[in-house]
Amino acid sequence: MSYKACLFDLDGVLVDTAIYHFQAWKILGENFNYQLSEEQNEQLKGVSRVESLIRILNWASYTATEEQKEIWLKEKNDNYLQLITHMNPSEILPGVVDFLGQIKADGYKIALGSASKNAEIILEKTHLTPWFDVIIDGNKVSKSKPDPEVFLKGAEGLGLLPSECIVFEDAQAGVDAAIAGGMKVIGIGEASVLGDANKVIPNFVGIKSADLLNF
Ligand code: B16
Ligand code: MG
Repeated sequence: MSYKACLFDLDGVLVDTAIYHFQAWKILGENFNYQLSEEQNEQLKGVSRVESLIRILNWASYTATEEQKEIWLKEKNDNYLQLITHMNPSEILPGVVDFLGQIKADGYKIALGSASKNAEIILEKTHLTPWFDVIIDGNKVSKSKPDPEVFLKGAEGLGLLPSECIVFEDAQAGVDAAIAGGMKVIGIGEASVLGDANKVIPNFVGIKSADLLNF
């Protein structure tokens, strides 16, 4: 199968913002005396902000009013924005820019498919914006991963069929979303976490545009 486009998740694929999300949620957890573990944070990757809060409150067995949840969602995002203030191109993950350059030169279209409502800020800070033909983020979808909406909108924006797109994802929810959308998916990370992906690679180091023909 030859593909016409690559759809990239943002957090954990192009940049490592997972660490900032983790810190921001840990700070928020102090409000209800809850300490989030790294294993739990893994389960929040690719999950929307509101769904993440619901999961954390469940783990903490804490019942919050809707008003309180709204306050905490804002507080978490304020914490997060504070933590990413100094993000810059040095935080792009290894091999990413080289791979983007190769696929662009070979004529592949490039789209973003991120659950984050802060995606455009992060792309600007890291100077990644110009690479993208289409950007679909958490502001443009109504259903979060594992629903395929974010990737289907990406394919649609590019004028392509799902079968012509290949997705790069670091989270189980995102792998499931790509599969549900009828797309091939390459996991970025560990096979023990991303076993349902068509192939798992640790990162983009040494990955060539020509490798897309073998995925
Ligand atoms: P925000 P991705 C996801 O981005 C993150 O993995 C997830 O941890 C986060 O909760 C979600 O974005 C929402 O982010 O609070 O910035 O809207 O991996 O889909 O690029
Ligand atoms: Mg991600």
